[in-house]
Amino acid sequence: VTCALISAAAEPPSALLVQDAWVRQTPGVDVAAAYLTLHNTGTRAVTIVGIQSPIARTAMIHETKIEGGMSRMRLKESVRVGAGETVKLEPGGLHAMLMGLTHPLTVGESVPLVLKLGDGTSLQALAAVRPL
Ligand SMILES: [Cu+2]
Repeated sequence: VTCALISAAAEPPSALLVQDAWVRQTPGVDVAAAYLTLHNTGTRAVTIVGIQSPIARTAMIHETKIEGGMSRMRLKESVRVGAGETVKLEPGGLHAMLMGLTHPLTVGESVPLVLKLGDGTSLQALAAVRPL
């Protein structure tokens, strides 16, 4: 019983669910965009402050905005998901940018993603590579 209690306390279940994670297939190794849906099942807001992947030298969250008829990407320092809310990273909006890939991504491959949360914990997800 003691062991079960300790293990439950050491690893509280995350209130943030990562759903439908996918990465656009890439011809090269410069850059790939990753998309996913975040759903906060908890009673407190969760903030994502960064993203990493073992297959990318650097990764960050970007926001695409249309400015003066031009589509521009800006670094998004943090993404807040309120209690009970769903936030989508999807084409044309928020996305994760993976840069300096270790290899070209092929369809069917699974790409590990690590979301860094504001409370210092992290959340892992697997993103499926989809065709262009
Ligand atoms: Cu981008």
